[in-house]
Amino acid sequence: MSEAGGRGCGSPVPQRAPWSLVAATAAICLVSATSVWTAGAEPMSREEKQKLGNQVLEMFDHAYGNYMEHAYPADELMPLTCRGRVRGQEPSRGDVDDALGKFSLTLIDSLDTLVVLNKTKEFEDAVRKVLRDVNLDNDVVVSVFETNIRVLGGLLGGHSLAIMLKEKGEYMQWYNDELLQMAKQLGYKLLPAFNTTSGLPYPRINLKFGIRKPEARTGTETDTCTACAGTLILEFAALSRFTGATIFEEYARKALDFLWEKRQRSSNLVGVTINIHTGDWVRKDSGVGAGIDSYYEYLLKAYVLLGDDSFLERFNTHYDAIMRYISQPPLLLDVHIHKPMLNARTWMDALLAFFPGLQVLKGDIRPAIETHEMLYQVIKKHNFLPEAFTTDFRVHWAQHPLRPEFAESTYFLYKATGDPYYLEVGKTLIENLNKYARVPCGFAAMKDVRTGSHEDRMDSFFLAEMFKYLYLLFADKEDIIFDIEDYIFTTEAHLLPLWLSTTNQSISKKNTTSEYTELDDSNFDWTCPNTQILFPNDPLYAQSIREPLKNVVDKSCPRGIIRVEESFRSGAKPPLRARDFMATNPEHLEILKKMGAASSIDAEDGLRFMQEMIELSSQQQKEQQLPPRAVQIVSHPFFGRVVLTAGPAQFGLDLSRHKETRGFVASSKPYNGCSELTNPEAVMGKIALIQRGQCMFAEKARNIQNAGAIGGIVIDDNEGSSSDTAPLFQMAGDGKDTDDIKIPMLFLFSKEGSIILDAIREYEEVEVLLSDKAKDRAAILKDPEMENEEQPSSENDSQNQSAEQISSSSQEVDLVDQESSEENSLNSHPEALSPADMDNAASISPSEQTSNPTENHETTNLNGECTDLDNQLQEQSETEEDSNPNVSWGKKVQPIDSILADWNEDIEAFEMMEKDEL
Ligand code: DMJ
Repeated sequence: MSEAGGRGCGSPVPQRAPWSLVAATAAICLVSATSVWTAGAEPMSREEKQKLGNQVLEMFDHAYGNYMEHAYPADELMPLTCRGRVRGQEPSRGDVDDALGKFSLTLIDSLDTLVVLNKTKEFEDAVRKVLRDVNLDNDVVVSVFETNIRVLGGLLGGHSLAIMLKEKGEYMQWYNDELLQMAKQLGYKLLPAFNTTSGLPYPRINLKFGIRKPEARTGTETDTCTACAGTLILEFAALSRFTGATIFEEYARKALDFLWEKRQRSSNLVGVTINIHTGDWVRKDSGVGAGIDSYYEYLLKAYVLLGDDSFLERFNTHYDAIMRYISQPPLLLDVHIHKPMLNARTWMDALLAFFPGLQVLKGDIRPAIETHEMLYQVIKKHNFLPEAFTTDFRVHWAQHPLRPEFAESTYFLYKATGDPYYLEVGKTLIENLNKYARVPCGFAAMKDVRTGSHEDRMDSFFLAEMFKYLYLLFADKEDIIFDIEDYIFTTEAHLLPLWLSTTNQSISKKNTTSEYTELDDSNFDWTCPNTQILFPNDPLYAQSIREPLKNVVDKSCPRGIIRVEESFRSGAKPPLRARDFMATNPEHLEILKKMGAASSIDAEDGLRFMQEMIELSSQQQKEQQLPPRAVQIVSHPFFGRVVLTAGPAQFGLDLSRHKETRGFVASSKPYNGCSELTNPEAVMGKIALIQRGQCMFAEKARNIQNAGAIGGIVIDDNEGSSSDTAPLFQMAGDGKDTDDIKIPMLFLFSKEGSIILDAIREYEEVEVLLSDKAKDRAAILKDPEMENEEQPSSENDSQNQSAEQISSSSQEVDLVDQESSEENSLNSHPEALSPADMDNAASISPSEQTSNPTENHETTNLNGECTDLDNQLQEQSETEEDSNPNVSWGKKVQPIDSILADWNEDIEAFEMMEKDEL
């Protein structure tokens, strides 16, 4: 703890506070509460905390050990196939791959985690490996943002802790700033990206050729995300201050200055995407999650690290806007920057889970507790936070790449409140990771939280962040070999020392940000509530905030976009909602005609209506699809730990309605299953493997059923196809009656299929479970059928086997009928329909069903009860108008052309949002 520890947190920080006070202020509030907790949730014993801390260490070893053993020097581990992910050698996953620069990403991202976890010896080894093996000059195009936060941040975090250790006198005595030299080399490689008139960086750069064309193969982009341009200052300023080379901090400041200039002046919000040449907003939706998140984070943290008041001023201005428009407790919903009372989405993305942590740093604890609690309930429902979920808490995007944001917020909330409830939350996170994501060769991202299926992916941030926050959550001061309060976490959880603020300060003096104004006390209004006062007086404070939200997720009612109504309805006839619209109803048509013509109320109705229409249609499209299914390998040595994501069939046994089907697998002959099987004895009572192509899926199903199979798995014949890169689809019937098909049929892409085929080659007997949701692996181990199986004595024992066990191989499997295969083109697969072509699917999993649209006039109050929305509107309209003086809904009249232009703009924005990935 720094020397400013005695300063009280309750009062506003004095004007122009020196950085040390401010940084310490945040830290004081975070640490002090942990010792004052006296009531509320049961305290956790020191032994239990230690046990959980040890569990985190063991999990880290499992992840890091497998990466080092089976993937290094590749950038990332592919935990299902137990090998390294080398860019160019795997099918491209699009933008996600831009993090991979052939620079041993995971090793660099893990450096300072090793020290936090007390693995000093391993850290020393890892640094030596980085210095020996890592090449930063590869001819590869990488994301400037990802390279900055993960690689530059990783090198600087490593350097920060290396010099700390060296000073302690035991480890790293040989260290001579080598990591810093690498960081500087990388910094110079990133600088050409800033060669724009705006000073905003290009989103990508070629590590070898910069943006010089044509060799660079980049430098033609026009847009970047706000977070991409606004998340550089911590690393770049640290690099400048460590080295004395001022240029890095100058460039990062210039980019931030430009973003600030471009904020939407009436709402003080920023959009998600900006044109790097013109500064125009390309996407005008605004939230605190994907695309913007760390821009806000870096404004506040730049103030903490650099002590520059202008960053706090900006942060507070944005924060005020966020709390005014985006925060709809406990939700955080995207809005339009120029129409901030209008929600831009009916769903939230998982990246916003970092925001409660940032609110803690800001000192605004109440909304942090509320949002965190809501997120925790979503997690309890799905085991992980899906990439996106709707306002009524249904899954919108089902993946979960083991993101650390929620653990981060949990850690900060625990530090702020000392409430042991947050330790229990951390314990649940650990349990879920071990139960559902742990595979023999590391931890695998969830492909679909609904089915529990895996993706062959373990991102580097899992090691950089998740284990750090989880370990720190349970650690006492003496469990860490240095004082964590002397450092600030970057967005990738890399540690930068606070003393940098007083080193090489000339840069900030020379290049102060534009429009600097003296701060008055209002800038500190919400900064750092005094936890000494808050919690000793009311140790149940945090609990009392959570209590009303207890059932907010379970009892939630379908919720539409209600903000517009809240703002300007005053007893008039309720507006026409998209879900109620009937093209045959003349009254509805009349209302539609009026929209946009008479008044701005009608115009806003129209805009909302269009927005709802678009969302409704995309939602309906989604709901017409059958959700994916799971193929879980349950036999030795997998024991249910590998779950493959599988496409459903529109015929045969519906796994969402029936118990799962379990059986050993056998390949059919002929392998394409297009004629009567010649090996019925081999597939009898088993799950038949069949190759895709040559005939309809239904025909294959009938042939294996006739041979006595109890289920079938169709494996894609398109070699290398994978659910990582191709969208899953449903297997359609043959246009005839398929009621005769009684067995379940699932589809696997070639990569997932070859995991089973490789397992057969290795173990001969491979048993799988076909289901709509993976079975708890503990239940599989308890299954009497498994009792005689050899079971792993510990995860560690089993991990070493795994590499050979499931390593993928390019060799052909010797059990195929070598059919000719012109089937790689889509045309040879008449049976496959894209989801959009599907008829209404017969079943939608119960958890995902939409309620009757006529029930939708409901929303959820904080007690979790459903109340009539229309009754609330009158009250809400009054308070909304009061609290939003900038917005005068219903007062201005907009000409029809501009309304139509707006509509088009919004429709385009929505379409783009739908296409965008996180
Ligand atoms: C991390 O790489 C960083 O936290 C980044 O700011 C956004 N999120 C990913 C992990 O989810």
